[in-house]
Formats: sequence, structure tokens, C-alpha cells
Amino acid sequence: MILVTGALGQIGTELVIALQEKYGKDKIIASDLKEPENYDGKFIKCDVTNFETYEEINEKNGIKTVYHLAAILSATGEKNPELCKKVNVNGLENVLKVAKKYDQRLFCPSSIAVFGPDVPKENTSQNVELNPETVYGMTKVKGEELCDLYFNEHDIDVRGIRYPGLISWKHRPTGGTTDYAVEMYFDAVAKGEYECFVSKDTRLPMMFMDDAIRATIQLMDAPLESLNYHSNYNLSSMSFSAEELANEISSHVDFNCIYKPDYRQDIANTWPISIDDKDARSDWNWEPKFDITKMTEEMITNLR
Ligand code: NAD
Ligand code: AKB
Repeated sequence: MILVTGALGQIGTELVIALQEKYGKDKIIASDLKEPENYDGKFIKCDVTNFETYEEINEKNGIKTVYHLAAILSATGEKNPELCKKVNVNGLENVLKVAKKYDQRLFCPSSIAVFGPDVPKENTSQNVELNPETVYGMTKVKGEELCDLYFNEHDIDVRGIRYPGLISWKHRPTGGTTDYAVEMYFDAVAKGEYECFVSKDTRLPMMFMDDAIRATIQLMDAPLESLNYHSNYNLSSMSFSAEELANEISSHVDFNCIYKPDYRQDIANTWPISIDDKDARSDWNWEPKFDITKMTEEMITNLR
């Protein structure tokens, strides 16, 4: 049995469907803090910061693999640092302890937020020193360290990707800094206008959700002996400025974007512009399929 925590979020909404298609609906249990409005499959409400209930769910259901998506993202994390640390670090510790006790495999995502402003901004490589300035970034570095500790000292097969900003149409995200790229599509189609919370020249690494889901499943399917990293694979697809994205959307929709940077600009300024993912490409044959043009066609068609 496979458990997905944080399953009602931006990634979980799509990963659960992909896992149901791959392994069968009866093999996947989705869980989250909140109840689903309409969900087709097995669902159990679960707070990952509560060790007892989390362990009970795993024991009762014979969980063998966990995709641990429950987290607090960067913008919410800056506003509520204690909650961010509790969910992203204490919650993960619970998940790792249970993984050890029940001999589970684990997928635990990291983020481009692990990088701080002191690393090369372009083509940021896998092995740079991690000095993030955001609370979220610090919890993600801690998460990578904890996962590596459990891999090295407790033989837990734990794998993870440093996702860039993910763009998708099935779920409007909240709480992240890269959300502006998704909101821009939603509002362009619904209202023909968007007030963007970063400046027009803000350029960040991004990826279409279909590629992110494919990468996740590909990494989990890769033979362990081919992996030179575990919880922290750099992954890259495309980088563009907010204005370039607005221009791309404008080629499909009559659309006006205005730029009013807020506190999230400061978070974006500390992150890289582009990522070097050569290890993911050589270790498990990662290759993205979507560029900004193909992604925009998919986004606009589906949102319409
Ligand atoms: P999300 O915020 O959309 O979803 C997270 C889910 O976790 C939510 O449904 C929330 O209700 C749930 N949750 C929060 N606290 C919980 C708790 N205590 N117990 C159980 N569930 C709880 O996030 P997402 O975008 O789906 O991200 C999933 C993972 O991927 C996170 O680790 C995030 O850091 C990472 N990531 C996401 C992106 C992205 O662009 N979406 C980029 C980089 C990394
Ligand atoms: C966020 O903006 O917080 C996330 C991320 C890049 O980790 N999308």
C-alpha cells in the first residue's frame, strides 16, 4: 500500500491520480489535514505532526511506500515560521521514524529554496553550499539532511527532488512564492488581467506539473545502485521572467498584467535563476518534455 501525505495540495492532486493509474485505485491512500470536497479513492484525514495517529494509519494499512507532500510553503513560512518548522521538520521526523520502524520506501520533496543568495544564480549546481535566507529554505535543508541521515544510518530508501516552481491547472496553489506564475494563467483566462506580486524582470526556474509528476515516478522507479544522490536531486526544465510569461500568455488571451511586488519579491530575490540538473539526467535519465510554449498551450486549453 502507498500513502500520500498532503495529498490535497498542488502536487498531491495530480500525483495521486498518476499513482492510482500506475498501481490501481485500491493501492493508494490519500491523506491530508483537511477533508476532500470530492475525491475518488481511499482517503484518511491525518496530521503528520501527530506521531501516534500517523503511526497508527501506517500500521493498520500496511503502508510500504510514502510520498510525503505535507508541508508549509515559502510565503506562508515567512509569515508563520513556527508552523513551518513544526510541519516541515517535526512532521518529517515522524514520517522518517515510522519509515524506519515499518521498513518503508519514502519520497520526500525538496525545493530550489535550499539555495541562498550567495550561490551562482545561473545554472546553480547540485553541490554548492546551502545558506538559504528564508525559513522555508532552512526547513528544506534540514529535511534533506534528515533524509540523508536515515538513508546512511538506518538503510531507509528515501529519495527526493529539489523541485522548481511548479505550474499546473488542476489546483490553484496558495502559500508559495512561485504561485504568481500559476495565478497569472488562472486570472488571464478568468478575468483578462492579473496583479503580479513580483517585478516583471523576476526570473525563476519553473516546470510544468506533468514533467514534475513524471520525474517523481521515474526517480522512484530508478535502481538504487544508479543513484549518486538521494533526497536532493536538482531538477530543471525552463526559466523565464514574469514579463516573458505574461507575453507568452498574451499570445493566446487578451490580457493585461500589472506588477506590484510585495514581501514575496524578497523571497524570490534569494533564489537561483536556473538550475544545473546533469546528475538527474545521467543517473536516472531525466529529460523535460515541456517548454514555455507547449506548457502555455496546455494551461490555456485546460483552463478554458
Ligand atoms: P501545497 O501547499 O499545495 O500542499 C501541501 C498540503 O499539505 C496541503 O494540502 C495541506 O493541507 C497539507 N498539510 C499542511 N500541514 C499538514 C499537516 N500537519 N499534516 C498533513 N497535511 C498537512 O504544497 P505542494 O505544492 O503540493 O508541495 C508539496 C511538497 O513539494 C512540499 O514539500 C513542497 O515544499 C515541495 N515543493 C513544491 C513546489 C511547488 O511549486 N508546488 C516546489 C518546490 C517544492
Ligand atoms: C514556493 O514558492 O514556496 C514553492 C517552492 C519553489 O518551493 N513553489
